[in-house]
Amino acid sequence: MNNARRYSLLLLFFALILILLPDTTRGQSTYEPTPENLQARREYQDMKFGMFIHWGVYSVLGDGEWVFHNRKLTVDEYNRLPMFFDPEKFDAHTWVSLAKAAGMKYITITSRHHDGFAMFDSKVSDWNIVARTPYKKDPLKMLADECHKQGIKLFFYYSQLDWHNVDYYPRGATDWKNGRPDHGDFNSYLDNYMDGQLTELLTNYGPIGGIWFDGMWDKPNADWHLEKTYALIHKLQPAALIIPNHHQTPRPGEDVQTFERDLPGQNSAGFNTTYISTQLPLEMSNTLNDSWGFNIGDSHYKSAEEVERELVRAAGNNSNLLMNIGPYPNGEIDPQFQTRLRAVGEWLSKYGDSIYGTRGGPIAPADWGVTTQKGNNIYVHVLNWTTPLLALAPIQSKITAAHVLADNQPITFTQNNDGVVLKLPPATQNESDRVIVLMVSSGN
Ligand code: JFZ
Repeated sequence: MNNARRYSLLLLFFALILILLPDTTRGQSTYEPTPENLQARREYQDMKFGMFIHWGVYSVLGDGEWVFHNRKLTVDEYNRLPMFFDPEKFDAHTWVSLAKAAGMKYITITSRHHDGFAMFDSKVSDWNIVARTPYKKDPLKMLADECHKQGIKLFFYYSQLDWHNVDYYPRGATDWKNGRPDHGDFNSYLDNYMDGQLTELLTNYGPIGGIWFDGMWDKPNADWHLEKTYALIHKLQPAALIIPNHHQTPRPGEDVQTFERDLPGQNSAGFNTTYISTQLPLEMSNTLNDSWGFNIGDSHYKSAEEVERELVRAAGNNSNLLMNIGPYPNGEIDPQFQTRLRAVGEWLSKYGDSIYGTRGGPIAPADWGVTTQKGNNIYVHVLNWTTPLLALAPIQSKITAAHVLADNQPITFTQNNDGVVLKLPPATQNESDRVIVLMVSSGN
């Protein structure tokens, strides 16, 4: 058999291998979301507003969740931190009740951040809160029970990046010499350690909303066994949503596209993709001050109005908003966070109809504001407009009536093929959002 013939057969063989072999960096190639997963996605989009919680042994140092890395500590030095973590003031009822009072419908908490420390009772490793802290209890168990009791969905943030585990090897972009040996078994880290803990999180805490992954950006070209891990999650809890914060285009097997510190498609943070999925629910995450984990020096709090406007702009971009707090190491929540969250909850008790259960409206987001829609209602959120008349792009549906959401005051409007013009009521003092309801006839 001549070389050319042997070479073409080899090429054919490789091509077949490539076609047949699942490309594990591509995610769960044959993923068909189950009906309950699609239902969970719709419910997720209806929820619109969630509480992000960054809490861990790093909170003890009050210098954010990257303190292990930022202070270039060694593993031996960091290993002492858990003995100082004893959150005697932690009360799951208080945390879940605050989320509800804020109008938040789900909670996403750090079950494990980049320091690899499990904030739950893990049999996979004793680098966890029950084995290594004087607290010896599992706060995620208490939180899961309380969330189920109060009808709040619970999601687990889970870091794929691990600065502590020796088998997180080869190290990644954030590596520093912290005392770990220069060898390790990454496949075992993924298949035994990570998948082992994900199995615990999706088995021992009842129905879970999903897993919020983070950290792949540390080794973007590594084979993270996504095919296997995503299939495991969808097998254990088909309705659980996989939400990867990898800042890249969504892969098969993923259920939500999340953007960090940016509205979908924007990239002021510098690491977000500008690709916006038209298939998947969208979410943006941000924090109530400038830190994710508790940072004693960060008093740069956003105002309640700023949070309301960010929630509205997210909804107008067909996206959820996941707003973060970093609780104190003793388990209490900063009163500054509480005041603002309760004020947002007040606002939502009045304006919630124009947010919950909506999708992005028929008119593209703009500087003046955004639109959301639900059933025969289109909500025009006037966020930045000072003159009485507001001219909008044409919309398909025929407007039958218009009124101010806050006080039902009728609004005069004109509608033709060139667009819609609304005669707006004057803005009231520190009003974060002037909402006009356009009722449209369902026919067309
Ligand atoms: C990541 C985490 O590192 C951070 O601690 C927090 O959990 C946040 C929600 O997500 O933040 C990142 C991740 C990657 C980059 C920047 C912030 N990056 O690649 O520049």
